[in-house]
Amino acid sequence: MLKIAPFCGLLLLVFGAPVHAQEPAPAALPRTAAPENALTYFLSPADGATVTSPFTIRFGLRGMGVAPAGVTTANTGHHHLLIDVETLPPDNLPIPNDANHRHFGLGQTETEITLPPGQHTLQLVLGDALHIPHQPPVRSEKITITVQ
Ligand SMILES: [Cu+2]
Repeated sequence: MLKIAPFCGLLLLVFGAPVHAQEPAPAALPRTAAPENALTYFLSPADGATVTSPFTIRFGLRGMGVAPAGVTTANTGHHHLLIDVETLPPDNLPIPNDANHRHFGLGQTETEITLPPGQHTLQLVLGDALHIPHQPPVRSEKITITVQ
């Protein structure tokens, strides 16, 4: 038995290495770590609220600090507001920048927006210096509001 155990280890080394070498290299960009207990949330409006445009949205963040885009200080990030986004953008790429994915790269913690009448969903996701979600992602619940 004493002579077999080292041999088994050698087999793993010999046959294990080529398998790993054939795995495709990950295309993902480096992710910035976030504390496990970090949380972002809507201070207002409340989930299910009815509002009239324009209205103010206030962003809450617990367990991390807000910093402008480009700042690489640990445990900081800036807010992104996803409006009527059904499929979350990839966690390993910069968050898109369009009417449905709004960046608050100056470190803003509130915004005033106008939306057409009807039901809309809102969700917050924190992004790092390069607008990439943290690891693990710091995302709010998705809330639904009605604009009169
Ligand atoms: Cu951003």
